[in-house]
Amino acid sequence: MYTNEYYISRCLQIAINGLGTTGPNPMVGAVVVFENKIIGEGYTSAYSGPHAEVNAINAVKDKALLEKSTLYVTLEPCSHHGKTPPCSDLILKHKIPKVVIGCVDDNPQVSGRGIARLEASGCEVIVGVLEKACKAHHKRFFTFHNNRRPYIILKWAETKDGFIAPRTKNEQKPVWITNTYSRQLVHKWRAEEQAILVGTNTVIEDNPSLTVRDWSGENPIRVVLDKYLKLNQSYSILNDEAKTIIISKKDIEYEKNLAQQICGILFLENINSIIIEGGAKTLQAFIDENLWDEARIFTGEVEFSEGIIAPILKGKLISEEHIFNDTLKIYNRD
Ligand code: AOF
Ligand code: ZN
Repeated sequence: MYTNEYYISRCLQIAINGLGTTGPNPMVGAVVVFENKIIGEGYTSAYSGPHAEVNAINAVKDKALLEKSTLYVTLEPCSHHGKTPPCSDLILKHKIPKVVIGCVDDNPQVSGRGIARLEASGCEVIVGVLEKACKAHHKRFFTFHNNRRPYIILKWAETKDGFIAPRTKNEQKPVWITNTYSRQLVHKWRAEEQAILVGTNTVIEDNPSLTVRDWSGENPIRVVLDKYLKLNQSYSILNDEAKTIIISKKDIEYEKNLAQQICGILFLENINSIIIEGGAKTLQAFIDENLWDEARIFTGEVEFSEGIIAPILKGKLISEEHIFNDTLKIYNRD
């Protein structure tokens, strides 16, 4: 006999397949179980596509079994008509008698209504199985709805002696601190988040395109802080490979609560997660205003002796790994 926890674990395991494609939707996982056997499973399709429950139910070959099955799902089934019809209605239509849920959906359009709808029709509902793990899995979605801002990942690379960039640069080519493997990993990360943000100086110095060239996947929305609207079409960031949002002094007051005001704009753009890639001043603004969730910091082998000092951050070290000669440390905000 398998436990509820066992099947919710399986839901979490398949849910991760939606990473990078579902945003701003959460990446949910669902499995249908009949007599201790998984007879269907599914995860949230790319944004505006079917939800996890729909895919799991569709995967069940013998639909007659649904009347005697349990549906397991990481997040409360929805109750509203969004891009897709309500999952709770589909569950009731197929007369699934029992639903086991990881955590409640904090989207104000749902927040308990999916559960209430199921219960009102006589479906047995169990809520809160592996709740902590499910909430952690849906961190982007929960941060967005509860804090009214995206889940914020800070990323930078610093030299062995603590510099994020050289003081001055003569050539129009980037100075690499990390190796190609680390850089490839960053492209993977970009494909996992909905947006990426940098300051104007980073654009002017490095002329990055901020796309996922080295990894398959969607390019994130590019957000640039361009206070004085200095950028023009000659910069790669304004090419048509991805959407770009420019934030200038017409949009926000640059002098105070910069990060907070940016978060306000990102919330209105429905951006549930963002990776902030520099420069030092931009990163420090988010750190100083305590508006970050995770920091991914590379330390390379090179030394600059002088240059722009890397941001200072206090957080809880979650992991440390070596990518050949680079070190990658991941921190969470305490
Ligand atoms: C579910 N299962 O797999 C997901 C859910 O516009 P829609 O119709 O796609 O609805 C989006 C909302 O539905 C989203 O904000 C969240 O509350 C919920 N996501 N719900 O039952 C799923 N991804
Ligand atoms: Zn749904």
